[in-house]
Amino acid sequence: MALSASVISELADIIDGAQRNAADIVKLTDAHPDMEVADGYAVQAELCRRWQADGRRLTGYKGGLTSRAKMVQMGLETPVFGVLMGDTSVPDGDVVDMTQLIHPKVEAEIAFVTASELSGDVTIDDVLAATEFVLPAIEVIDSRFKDFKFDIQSVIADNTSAARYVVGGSPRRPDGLDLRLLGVVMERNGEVVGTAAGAAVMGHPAASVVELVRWLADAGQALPAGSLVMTGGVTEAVAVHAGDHVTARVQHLGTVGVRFS
Ligand code: OOG
Ligand code: MG
Repeated sequence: MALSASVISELADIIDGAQRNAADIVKLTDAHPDMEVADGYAVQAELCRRWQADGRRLTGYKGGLTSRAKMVQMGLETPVFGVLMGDTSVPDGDVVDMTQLIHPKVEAEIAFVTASELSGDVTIDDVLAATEFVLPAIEVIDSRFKDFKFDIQSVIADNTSAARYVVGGSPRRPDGLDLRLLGVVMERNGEVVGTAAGAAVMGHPAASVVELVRWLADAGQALPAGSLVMTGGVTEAVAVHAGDHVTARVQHLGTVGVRFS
């Protein structure tokens, strides 16, 4: 790490303010060019600690930049990890208030809910054995950085652009499903805006969970039973505006939707 605890705390203040006020900011490395990836995760951890101290509940984790399409779109090559807070969950079919967000985009994702704890060096088979069910998800991302432009350190500090998440459809046990082959179709206002298969995420969506568990292990943590894991957008993220509705259809897992007002 390159930054002191007091600078980490200052950067957490800046991100928190931008999130609360839905006001964009410049990327953190502009003022701190020596900032490292570990500093980004330290800012994120400080934010998560504060949110939990405020009574907000950690419901799970997310992987980001896990598909080629997302990496190319954002010009970054490294997967990133962030936290999911319960109060950012939106019920399937419900409405997101655009005034609370800066410049939201949506992503179609395959989500996991775990039945048992996962820790350390796990395999895809370990993840599947520990999975209660898989289900379709939409992540609403909203970078706090101007024009949705950032570097890896800044986006990690910004909790990997997490803003809202929607899960729904028909949750299923992964037994008997080849998650690599699940077709995914994302629609905005009835028009297809993205298509992919599960394998778009690291060759297998469970590989994103494997990487997440490794990341947690590096921080001396495990993935608790009952966690929700968003494995990352399978296609490019798509911008949304007030009045839009978005649907993600995942083969065998049903449909999840959200509207914007
Ligand atoms: C970073 C978060 C990416 C995903 O699913 O790839 C992400 C960003 O693109 O703003 O959540
Ligand atoms: Mg995402």
